[in-house]
Parts: sequence; structure tokens; C-alpha cells
Amino acid sequence: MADLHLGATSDPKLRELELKTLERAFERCVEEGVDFVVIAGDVFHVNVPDLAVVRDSVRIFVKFVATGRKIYVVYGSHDFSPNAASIIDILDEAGVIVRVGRPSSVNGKLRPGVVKDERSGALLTGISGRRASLEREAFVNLDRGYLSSLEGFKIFVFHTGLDEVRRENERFEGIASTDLPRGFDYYAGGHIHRRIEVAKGRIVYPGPLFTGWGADMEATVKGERRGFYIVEGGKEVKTKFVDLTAFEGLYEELDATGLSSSSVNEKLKALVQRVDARDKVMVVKVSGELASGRTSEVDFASFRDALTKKGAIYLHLSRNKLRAREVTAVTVSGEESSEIEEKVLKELAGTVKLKEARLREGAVILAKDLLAQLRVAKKEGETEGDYEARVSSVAVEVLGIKKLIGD
Ligand SMILES: [Mn+2]
Repeated sequence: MADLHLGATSDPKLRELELKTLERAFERCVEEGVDFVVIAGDVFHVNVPDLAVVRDSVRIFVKFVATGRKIYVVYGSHDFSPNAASIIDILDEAGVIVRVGRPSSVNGKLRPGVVKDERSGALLTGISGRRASLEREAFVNLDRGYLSSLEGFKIFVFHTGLDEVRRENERFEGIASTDLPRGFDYYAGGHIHRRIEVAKGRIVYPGPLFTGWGADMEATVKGERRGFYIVEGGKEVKTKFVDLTAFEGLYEELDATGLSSSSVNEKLKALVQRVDARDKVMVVKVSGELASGRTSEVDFASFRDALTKKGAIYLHLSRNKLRAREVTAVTVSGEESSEIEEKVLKELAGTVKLKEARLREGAVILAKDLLAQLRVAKKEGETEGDYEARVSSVAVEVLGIKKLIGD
């Protein structure tokens, strides 16, 4: 399994489905007689998740572990924290899960720890994911000689995208499959949120077990199946996808370009009439520039209510591309604050006419640089005046307008 992102959704109905799916997955593993489970990162959505989410998940993990089987994990980019303990560490200490690939340095090379699964004899190691794909450095410095000297059925667990499978719309910095250490029987991958099998099923990304959020939910309602793999070892590795897709979905788009806010409301009402929303998760995208009226006049609350009355499990409404003639505010969504910040800046940059090429192409970078400088804190003992002078001189520097305003 990979990319569970437990707790990613705060919607109660989706939370229930998420938990049921997790429970079903581990029950199925016992039914199929697996020796152990591997989770290739992003077990939880954040490194310190809501404790209710932890409690409910741990109950399921512990039930599985009580059958004498282990759960092996690496950190995903969402589990990892550079300066705080992660829930993964706590669960590892408590013996609920086993973290593999703990790094150590031997003769200047990175040597990931190897764990032997007592039940099957399989050897497991790997490289944890980090924020912003920083783990890619680890592959450069990896002690490949040591890893190839290991004998037995070998599994390498990692949480990094592969450049060769990246799609145009996917944002990750990856590695080449040739950067993976050679000679492993199976490579358990995480981080790419869809099902991918490469190298004849020896390198597998199962994709998320469940999807309760944004872009992944959209892919699910459009038909992408979600679940995990059962892998049979031996000379030939056999893989089988177990489909646990938790809901059927509906995807709808509404282009509001040239419409008034009241005619958008009419269209939304018609949409409710037309679709069979019962027991479906819906993703609805409303975009375009209104001819008249404000975006706040589009009655999304009633739209949501009407769909709920028709039995929809959940509505994911994407309206960040809907705008009025005059842009007064921007709504964006994203998984991380840096992503949201970048999207806000991009949206706003698109609403101003810029003459200077430097600003047209580099507006977002410039704005981010400027924000970074404006975030500097006041030094201990620094006067208000000195602080202000320091900040404004740095800002002038970043903006490159020293000549314009003089000293
Ligand atoms: Mn993930």
C-alpha cells in the first residue's frame, strides 16, 4: 500500500468511508494470507495528525499485528518532519509499525537499515520521503555495494516519483528508475497518486488506498480505481491489484463565461435536476468570467444542500477559476501552504496588466522573494525605526527599484 493520507478529509461521511476502506484492506490481507504489509509512505496526511484519526487507524493496525504479522513503513513527504517527532516515530516506538531504512553513514556513504521479516524471511530496506523531494540526495550517496551484497528475497521501499512515468500535470521532482539500487526482487513505491506498474510489475506504485481530497478525488470520480497490491514472492514476482474503490462518482463542469450570476444559479439548479446523485461523491468545477454579478451571488450553499437532499455522499466544489469581471478576491486550494501561496500569487499576477517583461515572467518569483524578506523578525533590542529601515532597504533591493526612488 501507499499514500493512505489518513485524516486528509474532515468530512464525517468521507472519514467513515476512509476508515472502512482501511479496515477492509487489512482484513483482506489476513484473508489472503499475506506475511506482512508494506506502506510506502504518507500513512497520515500530516506528521502530527488529529488523535481521533490516529486512534481509529491504530485500532485497525493493532488488530492486524496481533495476528503475528508486521507492518513496514517509510516516511512519506507528509509524514516527515525535519524538526519534530512524527506520529510514525511514535507508532514505531510502540511496536505498532516498523520503520525500515533508517539511515546511517558508513565511510561517507548512506547505508539504509535492513529489517528481516521473521515470518517470511524477506529483507526490507528503503529510503524515506522528505518534503519537496529532498530525499533524492540520498539516492546519489547510496551504498549500492552493501545493498547488492544482501542475499535473500529483497524489497526496497521508497517514496519518490520516477521521472519516466511523470505526466504533464504531475508536479514532482523525481529520480530515474536506474537510480534505484539494483537487484531487488520488488520495489514498493509511494508518492505518485495513481496506479503504476513498471519493470514487469517489479516496481509498483499502488496509488492512494482511498481518496478524500482534491485532485485525487477528481481522478477517482472520473474512474481511476483505488486499492492496494498483493504481491507473491518467489522467482517470478506476481502482483494482483485489489480494488477497494470506496465510492462511485460523478464529475461535472460548468463554464460560466459570459453568464450572469443569476443564470449560473439557474444552471446549477438544472444540474441538480439532471444528475443521479444518490450515494455518489461529486466533483463539480465551475469556471469562467461572469458577464455580470459577483461570484458571491452564485448560490453554492443551496446547490450543495440540494445535492445532499438527493443523496450525494459528498460534493467537492472547485470554483477557484470562477471570477467576476472585477477581481476583488481570489480563492484557491492546495495541500500545502507554500502551494496555496504560489497559486494565490499566480492568480493575482494574472489580473494585472504588466508592461515590464521582468514582471510579466517573474512576478510570482519576485513576490515570493519579497514576502520572504518581509517575514524577517525584529532582532532582539532593535528599535522600531531601525527595523523598518532594514526591511524597507531589503525590499527596495528585491524589487530592484533603487534607481527609481533614490536613497
Ligand atoms: Mn502522498
